[in-house]
Amino acid sequence: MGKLEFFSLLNSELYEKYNKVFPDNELKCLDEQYGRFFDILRLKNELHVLYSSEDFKNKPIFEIIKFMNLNKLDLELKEEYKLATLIATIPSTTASAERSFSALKRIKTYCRSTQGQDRLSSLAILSIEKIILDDLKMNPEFYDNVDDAAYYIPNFITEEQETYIMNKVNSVPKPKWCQLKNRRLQNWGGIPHAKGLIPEIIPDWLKGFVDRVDSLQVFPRTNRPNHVLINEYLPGQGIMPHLDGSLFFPTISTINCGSHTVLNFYNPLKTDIEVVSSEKVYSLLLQRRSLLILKDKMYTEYMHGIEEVTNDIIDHKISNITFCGSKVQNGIALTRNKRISLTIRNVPRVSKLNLNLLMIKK
Ligand SMILES: O=C(O)CCC(=O)C(=O)O
Repeated sequence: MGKLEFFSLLNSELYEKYNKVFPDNELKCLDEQYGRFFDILRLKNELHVLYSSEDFKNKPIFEIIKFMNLNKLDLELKEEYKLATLIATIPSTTASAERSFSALKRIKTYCRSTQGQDRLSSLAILSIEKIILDDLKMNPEFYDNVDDAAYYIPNFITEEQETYIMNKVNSVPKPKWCQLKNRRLQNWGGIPHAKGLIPEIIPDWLKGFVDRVDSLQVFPRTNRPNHVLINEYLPGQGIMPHLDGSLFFPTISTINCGSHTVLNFYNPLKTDIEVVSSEKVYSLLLQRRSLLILKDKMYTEYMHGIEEVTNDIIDHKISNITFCGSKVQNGIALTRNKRISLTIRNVPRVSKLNLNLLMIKK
């Protein structure tokens, strides 16, 4: 039996046959090669479901993965999902492996020899999957989806800048802090209000970071960032699922300092009048020194929140795990420390009054 015989377990042309006679030999082959990664008995049950289901009929493997993701079956049929991703990512011919290496030769050249692993992997995927990318570019929905996106940039600031921010935040006079039940915060740039933000000058130590985010041009030139909310969370503190509301332009950028956290996204379940409950749909791991940007529907439709825990267990719901470095793997626990977040936003409605001028006049 060939080592890759188990590929045929997800060959849609054989499902009808397998529904009558289960492919025990192919499953055995998988068990021999990759048994330690699978719960084989559970996989067998899940495959029975697949072979008898109309939903999977004639679906090639990448369609199966897409279908499972869309219908949140990756949890229900988790062994099968694992198998599908395994088969989809093994280079099954030497040609596909060779293609990857020849792409690598073009991307990691003598002139670009210092680029990090994350950037290299992302560029390699874009280059190897160029045909898919070109197809996507022809589809206007590609751009729409990107617009509703979350962008995660690891190591946006350096360790020195992180220490600088934390020292500055800690040294502001006590009255600048607003103590809430489970965290404390500082407002910079003024207090957002339905009648309009009374603007206040953002101090230079903070303005530099606002300008850096602004230079990414994720905010339109008519709605440049003019407000920073600083939150401080001790281990075990968090924030309830919420929407940020209409006082702000629907783009959030957050610089994370001192500790990682896990930001969860929830689908609000609404009646005509109110939100009655919510369902967690996915999560992002925000590492120290990273920048997160949320736009449009990610701002207006999904609630976000942080659980009040001291440890975060990394699991398949962390959508940005591939951008978090090789140490961050499924199943590990990360211990939280004190976290300072800088939420940099735009308040569109600005009053003509100026808080700094009022204070000088007094
Ligand atoms: O600290 C964070 O990253 C989230 C803050 C937040 O959601 C808020 O202040 O509304």
